[in-house]
Amino acid sequence: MINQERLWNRLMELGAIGKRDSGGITRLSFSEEERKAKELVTTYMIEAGLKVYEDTVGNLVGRKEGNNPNAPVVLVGSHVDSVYNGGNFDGPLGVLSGIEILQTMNEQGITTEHPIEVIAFTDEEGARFSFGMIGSRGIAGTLKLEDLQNKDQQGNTIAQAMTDAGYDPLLIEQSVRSNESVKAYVELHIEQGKVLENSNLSVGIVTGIAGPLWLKFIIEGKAGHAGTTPMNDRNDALVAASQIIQLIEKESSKTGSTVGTVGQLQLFPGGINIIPGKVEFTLDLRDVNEEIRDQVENRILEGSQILCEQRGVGLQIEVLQRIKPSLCSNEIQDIAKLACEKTGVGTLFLPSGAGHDCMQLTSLCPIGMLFIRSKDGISHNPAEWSSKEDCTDGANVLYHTVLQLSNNE
Ligand code: HGY
Ligand code: MN
Ligand code: MN
Repeated sequence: MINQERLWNRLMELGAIGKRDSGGITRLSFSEEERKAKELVTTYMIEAGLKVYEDTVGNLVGRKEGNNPNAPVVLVGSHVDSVYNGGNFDGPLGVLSGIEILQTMNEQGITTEHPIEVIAFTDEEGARFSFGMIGSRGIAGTLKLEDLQNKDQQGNTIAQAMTDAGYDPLLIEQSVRSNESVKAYVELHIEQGKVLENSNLSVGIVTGIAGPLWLKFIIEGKAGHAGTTPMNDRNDALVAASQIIQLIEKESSKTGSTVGTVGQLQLFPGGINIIPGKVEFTLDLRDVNEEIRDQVENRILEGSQILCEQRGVGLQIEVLQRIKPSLCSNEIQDIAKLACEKTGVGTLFLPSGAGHDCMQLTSLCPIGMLFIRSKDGISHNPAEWSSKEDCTDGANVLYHTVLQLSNNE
């Protein structure tokens, strides 16, 4: 079985990089904090006896050779970038557990038929550029040069940030993997919800992943004097935005499976005594069923158009990213079920409300995902927490799952 203390100590050591006084972690892509995190993960990969390299989109890879070097590779991994003021386990659990299972195999003298690689994907969260899963898109061949024109809040493009970090955006195609070269991908992640906690289980097997749709609403009203403009003579962009946000909550709540969140909002010019002339805010809309998600999207857009016409303000909508929901491989789910039995943990199948890198790899290979319990279901928050024992259970199930996948024909 895996080395519980080594995995836990690495989780705590990595968690210190990018930690703020608030106790939250901010490790944005192509930042100094992320570079330090990747340097530390590189030392772990070397300690594990892996061949370490970075691809042209900045994915950090540790490779363990198999008996058959020509056999398609089994991939495991996750990410080390974080959201703003995030938690310690979202991403690092999957990367460090991937390293741990390979180090354990090497210590046990186990060589599988297929080679295995553990990957720390570049920018899964999309926190910095409002466009995520850059590394996994790069491997899947779906990352386009124009995607690298997405900007952060300081106006830096992804391309510029890549260049500043020593990568050449024009070489991103060299990271693309072929279907023949990859057998499967499995990711261990925290659940970020309460299903496992409510079921009193440490590990879960993911059946499908909700697809996140990210939109930007831009509302153009008319800035004006707060004291001299009568209430019936205003084009207040913020009041219009507030009605749309209420509409988002109402429409998202109707289906029972959809979730809608306004996470970012900026208003201009932002004076106490100025009627807001312009508001920009984001919508994160998700459902495991794409058709339902798109129906909710249409109802929100139609309602927003009517509200803005009534208020005499302009409305523009930008699509920041539209990711299809993904189904996990039944074969990998079956293998994971056996792995749970070998590990001695209960088995529960559940969907993922959160998005993950494996969604980008469905065109490349079958995907599988394992969850461990999240305390109070909290994530994207400094209070994010999973126990040492649950991390160990998850890593052991990952170990048996990957061992089986890497020895299967
Ligand atoms: O947004 C998500 O679902 C994931 O944390 N990137
Ligand atoms: Mn996350
Ligand atoms: Mn994550």
